[in-house]
Amino acid sequence: MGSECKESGDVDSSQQDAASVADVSVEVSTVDHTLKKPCRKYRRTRRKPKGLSRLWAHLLSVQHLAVIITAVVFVLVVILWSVLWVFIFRHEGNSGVYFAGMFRVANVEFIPEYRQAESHEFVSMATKIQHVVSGVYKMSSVARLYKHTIISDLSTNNKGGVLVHFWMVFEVPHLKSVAVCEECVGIILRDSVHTNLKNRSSVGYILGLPVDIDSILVNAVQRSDYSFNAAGSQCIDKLYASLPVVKVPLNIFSSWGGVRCHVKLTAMPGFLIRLTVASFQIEPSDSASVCVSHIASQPHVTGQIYSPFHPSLMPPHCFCTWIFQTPDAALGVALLLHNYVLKPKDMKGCEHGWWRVNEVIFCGTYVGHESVFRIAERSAEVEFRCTSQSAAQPFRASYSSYNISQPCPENHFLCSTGLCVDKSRRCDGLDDCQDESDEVFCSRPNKKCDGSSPLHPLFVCNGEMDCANGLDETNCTQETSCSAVSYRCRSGSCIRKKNARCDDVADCQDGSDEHDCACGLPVPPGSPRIVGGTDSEEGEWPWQVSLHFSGHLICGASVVSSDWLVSAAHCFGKDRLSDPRRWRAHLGASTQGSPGHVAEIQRIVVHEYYDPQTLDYDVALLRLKRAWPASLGPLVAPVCLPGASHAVTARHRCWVTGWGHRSEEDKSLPSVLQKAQVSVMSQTECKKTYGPVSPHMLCAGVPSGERDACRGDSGGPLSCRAPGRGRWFLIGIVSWGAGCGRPHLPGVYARVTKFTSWIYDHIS
Ligand code: 4AZ
Repeated sequence: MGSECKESGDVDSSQQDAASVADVSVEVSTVDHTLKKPCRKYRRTRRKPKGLSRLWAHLLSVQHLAVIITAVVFVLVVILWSVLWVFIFRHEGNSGVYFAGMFRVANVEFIPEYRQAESHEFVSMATKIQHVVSGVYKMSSVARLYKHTIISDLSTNNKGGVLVHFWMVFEVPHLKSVAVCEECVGIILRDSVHTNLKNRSSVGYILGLPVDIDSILVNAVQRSDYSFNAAGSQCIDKLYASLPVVKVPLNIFSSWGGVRCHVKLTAMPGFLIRLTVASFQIEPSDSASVCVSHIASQPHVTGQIYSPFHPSLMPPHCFCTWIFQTPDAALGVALLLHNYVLKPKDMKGCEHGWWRVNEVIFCGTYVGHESVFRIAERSAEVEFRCTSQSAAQPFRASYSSYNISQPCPENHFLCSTGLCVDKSRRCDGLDDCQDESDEVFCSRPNKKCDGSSPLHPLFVCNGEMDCANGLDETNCTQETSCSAVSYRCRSGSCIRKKNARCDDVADCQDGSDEHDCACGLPVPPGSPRIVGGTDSEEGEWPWQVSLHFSGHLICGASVVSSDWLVSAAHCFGKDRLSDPRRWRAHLGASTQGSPGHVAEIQRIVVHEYYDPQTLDYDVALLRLKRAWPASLGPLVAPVCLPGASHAVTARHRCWVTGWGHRSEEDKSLPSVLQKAQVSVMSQTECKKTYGPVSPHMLCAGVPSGERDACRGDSGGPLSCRAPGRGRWFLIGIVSWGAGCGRPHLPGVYARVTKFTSWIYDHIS
């Protein structure tokens, strides 16, 4: 364009110098496509050149001004957009993910100075540990998301060394939030210790720091927990009870003004802390916790909703509303509930939360597994009210949109729990759906012993010769992927042998399957009223306990360690019955009235998901005030706890023992411990009899009903012996049944293999 104008000028060289500035004005003016006019102007300029002031005047002509303003506005919009993107959208796209955790540094002596976070010793130790932890995460797969770690405390316990308490922060784009799950973050630290384990011990050195792999604990927390407690908060208090019996005052109101705070109470190693609450300030009930949020769910975008004050307990009164909207009418809203299920409300009230989902009422119940609740509508208003009489367990749910016409991915089966499992898992004998809905209407598994196809998982390495050619019991110590049918060694690897625990053969490479095996051996070994039972001999069931409340025999229990008993939750369900001070445990008895030992109870732990209506999770632990004396030796001994994979196949004969009634009509209790042999039934048969039997229950009995447990036997053991005159394992806990000793109405027991890890979590 400029060339056109140049062509039209006949100028000398001196003019050309001055014209180089004027050229600029020409180029700008041609933007409006009026070429002739500017060129005419150019000629005029040449005739009467007036320097820079003339140029400015020219620039500021109306047309030019419009162009300049447009350009300036354009530049401003670009700058503003970039700023918005950086400060708003980028921040919206990322969110902080927070964890609190702990691990033990072994071989380091705890010194009192570590109690003061300001001390030189604390700062130096914390800096070193922080450096090591950051090093681990900065080298990991989540390095780009890792922000920082804060060492908040150093403490100690009976194991020695120093316990390190930390907070960890990640900044995660929404789409990557799964990469920093609680388990994933824990595994990174564990893996790094694991690769440096020394001499078969649990201690591994990372950058010279001896970390105990078994002590690593990582919990996801909320941002508020972190900001109230870690990020330079004033709202932290530490109290140290340095002298036994001397009280340390804890005044909740002195410094905090009512916000949520964190108090760390510490006592000397070997001492327990007693917290005495002198008074409660009861608030009026209209101070209910209220939460409301609007959530626009986009495809593939997930987020979390929490019960009020999560992860703390829920208050008795609360009210929450979440409004969900999906971007497409074909998409509904799916809530993945982590330890909770929603069921349509029946005639009874809701005890664990009342829900209204688009005008339909549901009740919540706690469970030990995940469930998915789907709302087949584009928009959903979900209302939740706390309904417990006292504080209740928290819940957490992840939300996402889902395809209403196809809730599960292709080749997946939709469980009654809402979970989707691979179709190949239908009828594989394993409870993949968590409610056994993938194991109903299954034909009896056939044994294909010719090696032409894989054997049904139930037959593989269960300790019984199911195939005449022994194919099912070969290569059983071979490592395999971990699942409900493989035995998990302490090292974390899994083997095919289901009943590897305490079978007197070291099957795991680390030998851990034979650790802590002083259990399940009766005296005298081997020889063997309840309904249809016979008298037991002294020392035949040394784990059998009778539990007496205010002097009356109420329930049975089993010894599982020197200071823990396992019993049924329903023995302690009612208010008065939950007071440990009124219970006595009689150990080492075969005849009532002459126990080897009477133990006081320090604590009763009822399973947190125990449901008194359905008797689901009917298990409780009792901690003795003092360990039973070792001198009771052969008359008192623990029963073995089965590994989670332990298989007791249907028709396996086990023994139920107790001092309960010998028939429904019985008016008096037997004085000699009764024993009766009963057969374990398949879950399918059990459900045919009783209908909704949960996966945490098992049935055992005889078709005639003549041998059974009855009132007073509850909480007592169903003991099964490993094949080949092996040890005795606690497979069931007497729970319920339709009457006692009725034909085709077996006894129902809590299924101990489902509680193995819960029990170990509490007793070890
Ligand atoms: C009970 O009431 C009880 N027949 C225990 C077991 C059975 C029935 C009742 C099983 O403790």
